[in-house]
Amino acid sequence: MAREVSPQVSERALVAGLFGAYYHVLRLPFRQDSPRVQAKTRGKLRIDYNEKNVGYNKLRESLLAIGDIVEITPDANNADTWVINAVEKRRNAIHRASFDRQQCLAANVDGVIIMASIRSPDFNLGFVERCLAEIRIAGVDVILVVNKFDLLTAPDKDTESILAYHETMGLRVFRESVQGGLSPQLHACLDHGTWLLLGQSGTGKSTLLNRVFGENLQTVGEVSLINKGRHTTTNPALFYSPLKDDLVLIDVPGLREFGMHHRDVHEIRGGYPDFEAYPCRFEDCRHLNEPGCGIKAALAEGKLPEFRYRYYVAMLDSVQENFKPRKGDYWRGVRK
Ligand SMILES: Nc1nc2c(ncn2[C@@H]2O[C@H](COP(=O)(O)OP(=O)(O)O)[C@@H](O)[C@H]2O)c(=O)[nH]1
Ligand SMILES: [Mg+2]
Ligand SMILES: [Zn+2]
Repeated sequence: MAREVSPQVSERALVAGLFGAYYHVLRLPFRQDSPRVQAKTRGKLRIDYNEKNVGYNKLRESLLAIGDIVEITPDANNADTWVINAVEKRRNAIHRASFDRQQCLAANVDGVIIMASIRSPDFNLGFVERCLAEIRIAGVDVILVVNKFDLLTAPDKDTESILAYHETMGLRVFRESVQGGLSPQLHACLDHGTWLLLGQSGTGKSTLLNRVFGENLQTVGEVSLINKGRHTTTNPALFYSPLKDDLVLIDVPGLREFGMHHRDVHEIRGGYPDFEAYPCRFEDCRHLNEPGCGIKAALAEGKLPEFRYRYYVAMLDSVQENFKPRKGDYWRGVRK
């Protein structure tokens, strides 16, 4: 008769920080005073989230991301360390590309906060447009915070018309001066959930974190800037506070570029839900030189703002070198 084997103790945990070969994980169910433990992968990881990879030059990417839910067991050889055996399927994931790499900035989030500033630094429309496209491709809820309105001496009509367009399309936009405190509307919006904070340096992300969490700010993660020639890696960090029970914010310190060349043309088109109101003769129309293009017509009639199209084309340009047509694409063989 077989000897009874005692089942190995395994627990679920949340990946909260990346430290080289190690991860910091918080055991679930997540409590704001949960101790963080050190964990590492060993052997072959059972991965459940495998995304489709249909022959594109998929850019290299690290295995786990902040927000991943993993299964851990104690390390028999090391009392301080746990072993990560498996990863649960991701509900969603936000990626960006930087040079020849793609990075998952966070997985399993409830929403993304795009943080921009109206001045100092000036409103960076390209950055916002690329973030918006990625977030919509990923199917995640999003808000846009435009900070530092206190620095504005006169209305900024150009930026306002851009914000107004996005608001008409359903985006929630918050005009803020977070240094002096959050507006009641933004405060109410950031009441609970796990949010990824995306914005360039200097827009006020750390200030927002401090205003939201106060003195009880807890951090897991570190800024690790590895400068190997042109490569700069910046790791996201997770923030929470014992006083704010259901709220987690994930910051990406030092985020400078938000490349979209990990995506392909099909996906980029999915990042433009507002284009769907203007059908084209060809269902697969890229809106470049194709005949009967509804987007070109909408632009000519002033129904679509020029800036939406300008950044769309720039995004397509950035993916062209990675893009290999799929079997059956009608433009297969068409020269660039
Ligand atoms: N005038 C103004 N300055 C702000 C505001 N929020 C942040 N700042 C300043 O902008 C600079 C960058 O802020 P920080 O929170 O570090 O930005 P981060 O790089 O996105 O984390 C700091 O000097 C802040 O004091 C604001 O609402 N108004
Ligand atoms: Mg910061
Ligand atoms: Zn078209």
